[in-house]
Amino acid sequence: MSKSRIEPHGGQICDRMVTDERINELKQDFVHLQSWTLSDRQICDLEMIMNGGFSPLIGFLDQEDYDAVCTGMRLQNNDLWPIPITLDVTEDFAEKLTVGNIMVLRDKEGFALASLTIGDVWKPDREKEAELVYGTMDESHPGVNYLLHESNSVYIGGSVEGVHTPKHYDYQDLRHTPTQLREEFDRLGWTNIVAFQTRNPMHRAHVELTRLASVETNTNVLIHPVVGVTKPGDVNHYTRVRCYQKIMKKYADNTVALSLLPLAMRMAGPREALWHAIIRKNYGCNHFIIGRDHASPGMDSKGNPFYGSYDAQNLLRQHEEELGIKMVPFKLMVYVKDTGSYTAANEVPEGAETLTVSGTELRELLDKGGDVPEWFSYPDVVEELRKQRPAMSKRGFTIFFTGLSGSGKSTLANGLLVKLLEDGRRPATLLDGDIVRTHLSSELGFSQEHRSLNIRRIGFVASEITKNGGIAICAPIAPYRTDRRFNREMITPLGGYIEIFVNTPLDVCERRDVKGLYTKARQGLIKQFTGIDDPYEEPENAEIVIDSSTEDPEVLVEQILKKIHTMGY
Ligand code: PPS
Repeated sequence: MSKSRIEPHGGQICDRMVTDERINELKQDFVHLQSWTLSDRQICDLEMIMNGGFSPLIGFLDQEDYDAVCTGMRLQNNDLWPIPITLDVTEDFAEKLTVGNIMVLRDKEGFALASLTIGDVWKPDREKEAELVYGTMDESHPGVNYLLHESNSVYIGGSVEGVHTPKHYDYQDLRHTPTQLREEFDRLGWTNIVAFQTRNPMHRAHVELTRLASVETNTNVLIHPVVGVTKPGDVNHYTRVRCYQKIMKKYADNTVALSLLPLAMRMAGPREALWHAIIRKNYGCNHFIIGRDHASPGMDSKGNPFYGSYDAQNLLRQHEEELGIKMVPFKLMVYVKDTGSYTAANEVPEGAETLTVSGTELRELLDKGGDVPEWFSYPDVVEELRKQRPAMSKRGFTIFFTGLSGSGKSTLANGLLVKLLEDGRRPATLLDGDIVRTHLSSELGFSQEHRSLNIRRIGFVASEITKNGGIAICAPIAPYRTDRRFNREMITPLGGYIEIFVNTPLDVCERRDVKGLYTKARQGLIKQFTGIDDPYEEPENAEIVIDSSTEDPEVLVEQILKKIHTMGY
């Protein structure tokens, strides 16, 4: 390995893959050991631990390192490390564990990926973690939402021994471990490398800014997109990688490389920026481009940004000397109409007309099937984006009714189904609450856990229908916000998602009492009945809100159809 190359964080790459001999030894024990099935995020974290991308970590943090990282962004040995890498498990599972024992980490197919020597088992204060790491408890932050609603309540710390890297069947020749990428840089004869982090498709402005960064710092460019877990709603990585492959052809030969990073992002803004820089250092890059709002999750629930636009740059600047990686502040590039070229926004001649297209404007153009200007992007990149985001008139979508029992969901859903079938442009399927409970969820009751499972199953089926260009109409009670949000985030990138809150007052639903269930619930014959002795969390961001006590169903169905039409579907 080249001596002049930047050292990994902590001094060496902590590759955790073990020898074949050790693998055979471990595998003999695996059948008797406790096994944990990893979530998508945990698989990404494990891969980054095993391949050395998270050097100097050798496993999941124990409690003392976790506390030190949360409060001071450092491990106990004083190495900078801003994001807690933890293995969260359920309480039931944790009860079966003994510190000092080995457990197995498996993927969803049951394939053993690694062993973990249990060093610590503890119950973290996840609200405090949210406050310390993300600087907020606002649940519209995807990292906070994950922490408070998706993660499990017990953490396990311990060192990892890698048995198999997670299997990727896609883009294998674009995936590298830090060691492989360093070797590739040696082969290319590159010493100074500037990394560009992205979770979005790239357009002309990105090419211009990376070219500029490379010229200004006398470096070669590594396009290093995240293909693990990104922000919910992002363009899927298959589409993005096809775009990046097209983009690579826009650079001069032997100036740029592309490698895919299996990272699970947290959208933690400044802390995340520092983390990204450390990871790039491990991959052999000595420069890192940071723009405004790096790894920012957008606006909070009150419409204010979670982090200041330059917080990420400022935090990295404070630590770049210690890390030895140079920050290249990303300049906002704008297109100057008169010169027909891109320029950094702060260098535009006075009075010159400039043009930009925001992410939202681009999505709107694609939604309408409109032309994307060539000064903004390349036709072959736009073609890829159109495949993934066809005009709305051609896209599948989900209509998700939610509301109390007796609120009128089924009546409206049936009415809508008939109208959409009459129209005939797309196949349409109704996933009504009662029907789903007969077929898909027949074994489930009405505890929060079972309702959640039920709603997410409906979401899964709806996502498949939507992805394949159909219309899924769902009509369960869906009383919990987190499940509705889960479905929205799963389905939105695949097509459209329209939530309809049937806000019929409880007393009207109770008076209707079509199935006699309210009477039984009041008499205590049915327990956990929504609205009586079980919660219904009202939607806050439904696309449509209706009250079936004020109008005839026919009129309401017409209103819904009109709204769907004006939304562009
Ligand atoms: S949930 O919460 O979304 O999983 O519920 P869902 O699958 O829509 O099922 C609701 C229907 O089941 C009947 N039912 C109950 N509802 C609420 N709470 C309790 N405890 C309960 N027990 C039975 C009820 O008929 C619901 O149908 P709708 O069509 O909503 O009236």
